[in-house]
Amino acid sequence: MSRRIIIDPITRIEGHLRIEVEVDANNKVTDAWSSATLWRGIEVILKGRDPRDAGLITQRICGVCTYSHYEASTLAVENAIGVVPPKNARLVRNLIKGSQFLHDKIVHFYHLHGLDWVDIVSALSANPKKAEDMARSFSDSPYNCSVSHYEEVQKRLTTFVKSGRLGPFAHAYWGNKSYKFPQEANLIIASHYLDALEVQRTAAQMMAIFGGKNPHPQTLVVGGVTCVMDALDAHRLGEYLYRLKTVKKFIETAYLPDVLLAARYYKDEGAAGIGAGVKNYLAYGGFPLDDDWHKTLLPRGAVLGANLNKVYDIDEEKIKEQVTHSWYEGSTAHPYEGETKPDYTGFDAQGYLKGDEKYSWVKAPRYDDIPMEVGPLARMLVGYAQGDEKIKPLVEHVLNKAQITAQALFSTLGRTASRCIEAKLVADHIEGWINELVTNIKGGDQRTWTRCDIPRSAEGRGMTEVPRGALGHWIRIENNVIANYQAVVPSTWNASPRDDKGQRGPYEESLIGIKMANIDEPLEIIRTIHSFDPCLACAVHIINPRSNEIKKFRVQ
Ligand code: NFE
Ligand code: MG
Repeated sequence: MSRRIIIDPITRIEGHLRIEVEVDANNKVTDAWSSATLWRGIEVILKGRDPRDAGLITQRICGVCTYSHYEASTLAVENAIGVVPPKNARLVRNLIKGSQFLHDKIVHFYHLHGLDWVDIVSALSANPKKAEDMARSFSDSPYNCSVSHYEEVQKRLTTFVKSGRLGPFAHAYWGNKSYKFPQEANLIIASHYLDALEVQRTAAQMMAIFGGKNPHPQTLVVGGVTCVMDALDAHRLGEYLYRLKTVKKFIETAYLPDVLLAARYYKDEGAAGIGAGVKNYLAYGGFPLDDDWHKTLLPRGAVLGANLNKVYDIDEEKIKEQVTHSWYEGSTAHPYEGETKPDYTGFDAQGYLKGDEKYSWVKAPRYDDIPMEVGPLARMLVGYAQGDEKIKPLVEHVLNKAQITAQALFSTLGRTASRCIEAKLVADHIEGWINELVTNIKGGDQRTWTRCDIPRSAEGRGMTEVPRGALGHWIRIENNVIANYQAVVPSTWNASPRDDKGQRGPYEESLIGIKMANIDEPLEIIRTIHSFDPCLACAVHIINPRSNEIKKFRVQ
């Protein structure tokens, strides 16, 4: 007999996500539906506005990846005008985005995803000496590692538990059989969970140095950046560099070893491909490395059907959004022609999603009619398959250390490990961008902006990579103002519902075949969904022009 399970809302994400699954008599998932249940957004209110304002408005799509939309929007307008910003602007943008990547990944692994892997209650009874030995076997100089520190962490956690006010640790599935770490590993990662609260602040400060503030930085303009004085100020560069060192050390001596621990104890799940999903991967490329902006640190290309022997070039015409199963009117369209007209049809009589009809506020982007996963796993796989000289050795290094094969990357574990590999990749390159900036300025080039005027009519797109994956903004300008604007966001790709052909989206497909240890504790489902780092605020970014209130929720 099959049974329907609803998880709504999924917590420790941004935005509102509902997952429904059908499980068989063996607690195995046989079908799944992903639904964004709250409607919000931006695309509609951009119409009629000055294209130069689009960046500041679109970054309000999200409170997490604010810079992502700011950048994509600025790139879209620059593409429409045909302007390429100067070298200093390219480097400063890489520095702002680099800090965003580091911040985002640390927060995700520890604070949003960590408790899907780590049993905090088990950490309380770990032996601190054994934990120290274990940490030293995974890193030459493990972060904040000593018996006395681990004892202190246990004391803090115990006080917390005894107080009964568990905060972020409340309502969890402690003791569930799907937690695989020994007590000592739980203690190590729990201690880094607390350390990461401090380190993420340092990473956030990095963004503010060139962004002006964080979240919602202020220093990008169409044609370049405005933070001229900061780029010329050795003190500001030093402030940034100092923080980078702290964050990089944490990535190398806490985050990476902790992911290796996960690979050790959750190895079987990786090998079995648990949580793999659609196995098609898409990346647009990000972090431009040359002054033509063509060569990028994060790769561009597509891998299809988990075949690492071939990487496809991207044909942008093949990117289309479908709405058969989304609460919108209209038909399949390329983003230049895309519309956002709501058509809410609600739930069925039993209160379930109407899985055969419309059931989500997220549209269904498809590439050549194929559902694609985007994000760190997609980027690392495309880079690995391309034989990228920066990415391939790093992926191989981690695979060797973890004693897993490249095939194990097609899994929830692989998705989580890829995010860490990418954090290391970006952290390794930031200092080079600072040096390039200093050398360029010392050489006499102080330009940070290229003059440009808004044409009467034009169209352009900004395609880049942001923490959760490939991000594209498409703009059409008529009479010097925005005539149409469409954002196709990473979480739109990953959280998408079924399409015209009934093909499931990446979240949905990743859940098929997952077996739960305890039907009343959907830990395995949450772990896999969290591995994508969902942001439904980004994924559903349209707005009702008459009223923002669609539904009221009372959370008990
Ligand atoms: Ni709201 Fe975002 C990122 C974008 S999500 S977090 O990263 O764009 O899909
Ligand atoms: Mg959109």
